[in-house]
Amino acid sequence: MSSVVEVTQDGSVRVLSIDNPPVNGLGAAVRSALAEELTKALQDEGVEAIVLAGKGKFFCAGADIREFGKEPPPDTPHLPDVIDALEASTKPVVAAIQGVAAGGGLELALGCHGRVATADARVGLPEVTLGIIPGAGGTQRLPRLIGVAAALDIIVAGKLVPAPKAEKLGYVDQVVTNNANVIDAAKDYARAIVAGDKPFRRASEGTVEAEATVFDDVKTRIAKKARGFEAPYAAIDAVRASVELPIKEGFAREREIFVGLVDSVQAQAQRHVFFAERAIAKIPDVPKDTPAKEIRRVGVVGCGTMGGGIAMSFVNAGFPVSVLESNEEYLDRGLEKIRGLYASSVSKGRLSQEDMDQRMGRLQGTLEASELADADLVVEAVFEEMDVKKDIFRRLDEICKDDTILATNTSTLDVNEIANATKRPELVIGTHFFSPANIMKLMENVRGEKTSKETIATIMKLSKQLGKVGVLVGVCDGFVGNRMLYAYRQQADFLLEEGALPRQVDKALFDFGLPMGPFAMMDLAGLDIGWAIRKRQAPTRPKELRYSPIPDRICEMGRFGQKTGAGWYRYEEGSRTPVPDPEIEALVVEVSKELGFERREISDEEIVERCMFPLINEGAKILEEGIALRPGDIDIVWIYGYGFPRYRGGPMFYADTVGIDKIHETMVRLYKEQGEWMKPAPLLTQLAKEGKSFKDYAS
Ligand code: 3H9
Repeated sequence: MSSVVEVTQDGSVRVLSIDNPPVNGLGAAVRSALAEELTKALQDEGVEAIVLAGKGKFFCAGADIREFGKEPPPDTPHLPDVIDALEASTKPVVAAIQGVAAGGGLELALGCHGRVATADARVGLPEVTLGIIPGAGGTQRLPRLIGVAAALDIIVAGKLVPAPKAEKLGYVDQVVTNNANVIDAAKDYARAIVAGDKPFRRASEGTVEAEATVFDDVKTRIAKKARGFEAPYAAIDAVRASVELPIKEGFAREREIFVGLVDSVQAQAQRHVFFAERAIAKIPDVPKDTPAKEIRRVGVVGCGTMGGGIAMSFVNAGFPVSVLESNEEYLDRGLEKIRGLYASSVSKGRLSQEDMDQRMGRLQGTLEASELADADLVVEAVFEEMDVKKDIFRRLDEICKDDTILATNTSTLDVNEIANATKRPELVIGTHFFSPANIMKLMENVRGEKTSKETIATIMKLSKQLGKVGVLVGVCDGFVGNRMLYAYRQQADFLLEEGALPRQVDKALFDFGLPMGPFAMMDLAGLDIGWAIRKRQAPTRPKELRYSPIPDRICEMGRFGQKTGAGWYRYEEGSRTPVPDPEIEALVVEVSKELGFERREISDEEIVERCMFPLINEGAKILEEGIALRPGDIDIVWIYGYGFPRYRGGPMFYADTVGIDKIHETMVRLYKEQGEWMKPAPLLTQLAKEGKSFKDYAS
């Protein structure tokens, strides 16, 4: 018996079970054990059929992603060869799928002659989410089993499909109920093939054809979502090969495309994101077994835009929620807005009326703070005013039961100061949701100096329960995301003074891969809040620091962004499309003149560097101050909070691809030109000097 493939026998059926925790990844050892055990089974006269299974929770999550991009390349046998041998077997092989069959795991199953799955199993080809394409026959076998259009849907979306749907489509042959033993069912299926009661079918022997337009149609459909990504388009080319080439040549074409992508920067970036997303849950001093409190009831203070969105997030995840407001008018308005959002989802067919009713049923509005007394967690989401927040926390501290966790949704204020207003600072934590909170996945969970490990463990777990991505950060102005955003935004303003226009800056950063540029983003968020903060900070702002007056001048014109129909751009009635406004462009030119700038041509490349490098520099400061645990945590904040292109891996991964040297050099120049706040982070200087990267720093 091989240690990574368990071999058992039931009559004439040999069962090969992959045993490679945690997810039965197809590393070199598993591949060679499978090949070896298959040969043995074929040679054994006592074996008439084979069942391929996976031990533990999952059938198989595919290739071992850690093997990609390594030198020397992975050992033989390669997965496509193992699968070809499996498919060529003269004895029927049936896959018994439970949990997940993903990527190479599904490709392995597609090489079998039958597939039996549990009803709750999920089966799909998520390779494009890793910047690659299925590389072990998936793009050739799946279209032959279910047709080109359906195969394209699955391969290009990269989503895992529930087994019952896969059965309808035709790439799972039989679904068994959860409790049934899927291996027994697979054995029966294998015996039925031997008896001639079920077909002995090899997927690669099937035929395939497609309308010529199907490929362009998919490209059009994914254009917006897949902007900038290479893999989905490469996957379409591979599926096209299944129609245009004989099977052997199709396999070769698939392999060629796969090999061309697997070491690409995009694939490296997306692998980094895959592991970074899993690393965020690992907090060195809060071990996995730290007890987490059970959260049964939730209170939310404030039913404005943020409070309402936060309440919806909890309600959507099944928590009963009480929302507290200070007066009836605000409460009614807030609840009405929530009802309206759900109703709109119902009218678009995204939510059933029954679901909406259940969700609204879990939501209760109140004007009485005492109603929050029994909550296990209260999230405060009122406006950003320290005294107001402290006052609320003092009251909550008195009203709530002793072990209620009190969380603040502040985006800038000192969580320690808020915590110290209570007698339970160990139960106080920041939960910084991003707007719209019911949709955006990021939560910056802000650890105060006295926050207990149990509170941290509870909130990190809760983020997952809410379907969010929780990143633990430390206390500082703006935490990780907004602190870095500030550096980026400032440079955008300075570029205007020096010669660029808002539309040019926005286009350069949109083309870089962000969902929108900084000026369109400000118009969306509203300009008035930043203006109020700047006015408050004005008396203490060091005079020697460069400061752009343009944003203030725009606010003075009463232009607060989309909500007033005008900001950096103007907006037609009822439209959210920014239209460049000659009035603003004239203002920009005028300010340049007033400040004595001779306007110059600014390239898109310079715009990207000027906005991105200071942002990365700030990220380096955040790392060395311990505000973020790892460069990957910062990347996750930017991907989920700000739409940073996943195929660039987040700002810190992107920095490594640009070269720390180059970024450091630019920062040294900006420091000379703009002064203290552009000072290169000591960590950046150190990495540049040592010829290292953020990846080296992380490991
Ligand atoms: C492929 O197959 C290419 C082929 O077409 C061609 C080849 C020639 N490899 O997500 P979790 C680790 S590409 C290595 O927290 P869950 C993961 O890092 C592959 N490691 O659990 C984590 O480690 P740690 C296509 C992997 O229950 C641990 O397992 N396949 C792999 O929430 C638990 O993972 C995919 O893209 C892997 N393939 O979700 C599927 N998968 O504990 C990728 C997981 O140290 N995997 N790990 O942090 C998944 O989607 C989810 O892991 C799965 C389980 C749904 C399976």
